[in-house]
Amino acid sequence: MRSHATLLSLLGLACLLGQTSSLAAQDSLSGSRPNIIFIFSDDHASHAISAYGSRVNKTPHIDRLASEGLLFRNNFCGNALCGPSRATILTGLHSHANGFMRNGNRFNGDQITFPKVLQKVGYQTALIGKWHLSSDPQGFDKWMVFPGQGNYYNPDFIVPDPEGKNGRTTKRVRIEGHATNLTTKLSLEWLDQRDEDRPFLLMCQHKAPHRNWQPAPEDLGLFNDRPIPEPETLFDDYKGRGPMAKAQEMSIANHMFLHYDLIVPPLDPSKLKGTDAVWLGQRKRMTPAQLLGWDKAFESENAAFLREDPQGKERVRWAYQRYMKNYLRCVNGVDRSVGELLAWLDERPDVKKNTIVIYSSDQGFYLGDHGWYDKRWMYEESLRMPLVMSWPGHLDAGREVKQLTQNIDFGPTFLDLAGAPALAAAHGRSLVPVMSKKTGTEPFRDAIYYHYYESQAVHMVPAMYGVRTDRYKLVRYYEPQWDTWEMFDLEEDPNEMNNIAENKDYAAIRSKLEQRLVELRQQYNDDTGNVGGGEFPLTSGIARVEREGKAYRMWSNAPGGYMLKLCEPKANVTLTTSMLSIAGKQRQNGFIIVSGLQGRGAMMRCGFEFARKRLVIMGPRWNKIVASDRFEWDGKSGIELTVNADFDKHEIVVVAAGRRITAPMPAAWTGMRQWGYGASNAETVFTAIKMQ
Ligand code: SGN
Ligand code: CA
Repeated sequence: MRSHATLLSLLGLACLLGQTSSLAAQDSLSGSRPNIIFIFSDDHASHAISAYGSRVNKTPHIDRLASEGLLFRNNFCGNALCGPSRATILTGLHSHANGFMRNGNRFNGDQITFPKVLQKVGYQTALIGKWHLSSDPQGFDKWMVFPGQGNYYNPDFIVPDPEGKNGRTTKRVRIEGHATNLTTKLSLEWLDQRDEDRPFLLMCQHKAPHRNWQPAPEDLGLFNDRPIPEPETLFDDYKGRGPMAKAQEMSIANHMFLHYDLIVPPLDPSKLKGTDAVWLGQRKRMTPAQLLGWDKAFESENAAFLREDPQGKERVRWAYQRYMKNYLRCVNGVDRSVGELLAWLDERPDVKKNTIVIYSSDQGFYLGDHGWYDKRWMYEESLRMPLVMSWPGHLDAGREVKQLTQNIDFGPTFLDLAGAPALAAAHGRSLVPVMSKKTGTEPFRDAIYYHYYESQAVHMVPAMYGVRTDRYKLVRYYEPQWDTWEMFDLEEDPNEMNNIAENKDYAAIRSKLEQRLVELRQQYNDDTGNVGGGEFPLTSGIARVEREGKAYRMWSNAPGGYMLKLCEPKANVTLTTSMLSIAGKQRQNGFIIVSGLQGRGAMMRCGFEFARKRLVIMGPRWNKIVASDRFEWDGKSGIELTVNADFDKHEIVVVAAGRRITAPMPAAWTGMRQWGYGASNAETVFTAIKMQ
């Protein structure tokens, strides 16, 4: 065992981390240095776990964890999306503070994370499976992760490759099998070869049950004998809420791909396009035997569907069954993984008595609730994260934890258990007090904070922040095009069907919640989400805008963030701005955007990428570069940018630093209808655009 010597050598680290958890001395759980097996899945909603009262499936192994340990009834994420939840777990910080606000960001792996600290205090650390944070994992003795979302069948893993050629430090290996089974198997293999004299952290992170729900061969036959009960809100008409819920693109009725999501075989595969064609690529990964088993499992059901061709509500019901059965089959594989890891411990009582096992998932999911799949919203189904943990002898068996807990608490908890220095800046707190047999029922926190950023992206869920207490929830959709509040009384209206934000009877409660929301934003130092002011009524992917005299400082957290105005049609305009360079922000970029309003997302983005010293025109497809030119830039001075958009000639001309590039505009654009600023994952200062 490592001891004080190691801890002393951590002096440098300790300065960064602050003092050891103040709870360390108070509870025998603190500093007990257990092994930690963290089993984590992707998109597994608590209402698909029988211990949480699922109406749709059984999860005997997760249930066993709950009956031998603690089930957290009110555990929530702070941003219901994969990458953000993972970054929060690692750092104990809400998204704005760890910098990973939306999928597509790149995690700054140099920041302090709980695995790094555990490693420093003598833990062996391993990460197997889904990662989805773009940068390479740090703080793990062993890691094997899926690239991006990963594949279900015969997935590739990225692994370190110290001898890589051409400066490469990683390589990909493809392993035959199903992602869930492989993640379990590789985890068990690592456990078997670990150093038995040191405590360990294993993060066993499944891809399942993420879209597009491809169960393992052994789970394909499940649920064939019975329909899955429908949720009460499958045919929600969104009447009781603001306009946002109606505008989403995540409904079972309208936004599922027949082949990709519902895996109905195409009549002519060569005609498949876009997302549906991805399914063909996934099939190509399968071995002939896997493919045969797969097709056989769905054969008769597919034939019946094609024959009967259900329409309207019947079609939605059919899609719900198909989606849910595959989702729940994937869940079954994850539950089996929990069982296999528990069985490994059962066979090793000496290890088991020093091991805490935790099950969780990155956010919740809509299981047809409100007519949806996917997550993102602050409504209960996606806000809730399952959290179940057991450590026989140390934690109560079968106790429900009712306090409001959050993913910001995970890292602080693990470090507290390990007796390691706490993450000084963490927003979360160790859960040890609520886990403890002695203090378990004491108050923990009165409200949780939420902030979702990935607006106008896949599924079209607007940015929002909000607060949830044990009974109420207040949400602000802050982008100027929505600028709406929702409030729910979860006791009276558990399905969140009636927005009471404007209901006078609740005015006093609302004002208290608003106050609490302001306080939480201050407490966590979240100044993102201030994009209003009304000057640019359409924003997307913008985290913050500030007026600096006549200039705008804009923080974009998306590849393609923008703030736009509508205008009367103009046939020929010249727009000029200066983009000021910001010291230390070499990755800065900035664009003038013009659009003739031909459907969502069609815009021309004209501007400058400082890092590449490159002038570009992109569009009308949002990230398609149609013209570019390089030029010298001293790395300091601002760049003056002039864009001429001629809607008669359907041509756009961009001039900067003596360079000139041109590109065509869509023929359907007869005049400029929208204009404004854009940037991609950058902080940029622009002078006010002059228009002629
Ligand atoms: C993919 C999915 C989306 C999902 C996001 C985020 N489409 O884009 O449905 O919302 O991931 O999921 S898919 O066609 O690739 O399956 S997350 O869990 O990674 O945040
Ligand atoms: Ca997820």
